[in-house]
Amino acid sequence: MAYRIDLLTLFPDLVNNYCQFGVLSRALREQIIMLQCWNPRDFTSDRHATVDDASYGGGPGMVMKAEPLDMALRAAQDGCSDARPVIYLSPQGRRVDHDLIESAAAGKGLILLAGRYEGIDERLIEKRVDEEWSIGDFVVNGGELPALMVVEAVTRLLPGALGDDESALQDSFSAGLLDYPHYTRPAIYDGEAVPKVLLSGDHQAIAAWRMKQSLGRTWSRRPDLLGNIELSPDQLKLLDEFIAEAHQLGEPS
Ligand code: 9D3
Repeated sequence: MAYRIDLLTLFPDLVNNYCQFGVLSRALREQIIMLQCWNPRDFTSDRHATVDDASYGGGPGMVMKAEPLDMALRAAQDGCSDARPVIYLSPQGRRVDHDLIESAAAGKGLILLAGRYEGIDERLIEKRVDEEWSIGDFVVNGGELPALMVVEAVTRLLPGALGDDESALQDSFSAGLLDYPHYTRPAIYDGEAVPKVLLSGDHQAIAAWRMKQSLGRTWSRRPDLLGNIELSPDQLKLLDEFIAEAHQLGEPS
């Protein structure tokens, strides 16, 4: 069965347009995922199709009304008996990371709620939302981009969604390490050569160099990630070499 995603949004065209490209378009075509947008505006009954209103208590900014969202949510859940969590993308949510995406991909699907304006009426969250997720400590103008990021990140993990050369297995975050540097032709660009080992044809030496770069970059740029993983004796040796070489280059930490 396809992984089923329902997305509540005031901007279904934005979402559907993005999904016409890349991994999502292929996953939709091959029915690895099903994606349906629901516009709360279609679940209003007043002349102006009102989806937002002023904030009780005053202050700037509008709040998304509970009823249109509630009805859109019921429509999304109607006729699908599979248990799927309702996720509200919000700056107040749990930070999304690889583990969260992996657990989402292990389920049957998601119901995503993308907010606009200052957010949605708290009572709707209390009654109908299972989890709130944030993509990071910075502000964007609505939940659509965050929702699309979740959709794409989950889809890449589903069986068959990626081609053979783009396998998610060796991805930086599934290994818990940052990626190594990449190079392509020409061999010399603006006076800078590609690291010699990559032209050597020695696959073992290349794999060791790449692992060393991954470890070294993680150590220097994201030391927090090293706390989450157990390094093998070989990896510890490579990292020690990287650190020794970094010191020789005159940048002890
Ligand atoms: C600028 C308005 N802010 C209060 C002074 C609150 C605010 C409301 C609504 C900030 C952002 C948003 C819209 N953001 C999202 O819907 C959102 C989001 C984000 O902004 N950052 C990180 N993750 C997410 S998930 C959804």
